[in-house]
Amino acid sequence: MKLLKTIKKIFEKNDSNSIENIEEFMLENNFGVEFTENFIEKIKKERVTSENIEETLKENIKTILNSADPEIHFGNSIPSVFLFVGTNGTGKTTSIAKLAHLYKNQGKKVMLVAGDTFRAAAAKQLEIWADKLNVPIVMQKEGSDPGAVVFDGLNSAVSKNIDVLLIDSAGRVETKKNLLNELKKIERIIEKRTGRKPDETLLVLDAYTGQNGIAQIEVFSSMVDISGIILTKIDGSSSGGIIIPIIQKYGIPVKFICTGESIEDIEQFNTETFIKMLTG
Ligand SMILES: Nc1nc2c(ncn2[C@@H]2O[C@H](COP(=O)(O)OP(=O)(O)O)[C@@H](O)[C@H]2O)c(=O)[nH]1
Ligand SMILES: [Mg+2]
Repeated sequence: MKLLKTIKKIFEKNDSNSIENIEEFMLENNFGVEFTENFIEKIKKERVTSENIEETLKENIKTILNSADPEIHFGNSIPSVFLFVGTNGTGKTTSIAKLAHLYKNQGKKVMLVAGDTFRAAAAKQLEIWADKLNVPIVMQKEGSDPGAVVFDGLNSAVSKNIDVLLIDSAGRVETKKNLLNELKKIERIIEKRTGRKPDETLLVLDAYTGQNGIAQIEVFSSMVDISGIILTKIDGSSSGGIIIPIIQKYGIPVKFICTGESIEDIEQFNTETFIKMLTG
């Protein structure tokens, strides 16, 4: 990503447009208005030099990142239930497969629930992953009630002593009202069966979408209590700058980042590692 190096380079040019160019670059890379304006003020007022600009920026970013707790919450009784929400195409199903792989390798018993019953292809895709990873999956036919699938999944998980139950959900934000009712019902069923809300409700966001990701936080927060974010596709050309306004504005921790399409491309969020990624 090399974002911080680029900012330093722009600063070193030291022409009449440098500060404006830094501002533009930071906004383009989704650092968010609040963070960008504060930093620009700092450059103008304090003795920021080409020697310390990168360090100053890093420190400012660290303060924001450290203000949210990225710890993953497992339940105090099994199964721990993780509900995945997010717009179609952001990487929900893939992230579930990645986490199933990760937790299975840690010796946990994992089960998947195909809660996106709207499209047959969605359940099929999850089923393919379940087969590949050799983990059980609970699914029903296309068009069935997602609440019923989740109910089945919970019962099956309890009877099989599953440690972690990963629940996929539909992402058709176009029919917001239906999705809202669906997610609320899923939450209710989980609470009834386990005595608690989902241990994690993870919103999956695609880093490529930039500011649209922020809009998705607004939409999904109005439906469910988001406990954390999985930021996908921060490989290739996309920058991870979007993490800053997510944490600064919404106080929602980023819990995992995904850096590619293969099963191992997921890691738990860590401030130091992330700063290194931004530095390049
Ligand atoms: N490059 C890249 N592609 C990803 C990542 N995560 C998911 N994808 C791809 O994004 C597409 C949509 O993913 P999918 O899991 O089906 O999204 P869903 O509709 O939210 O369930 C697929 O082609 C995935 O392989 C990632 O971290 N990096
Ligand atoms: Mg999916």
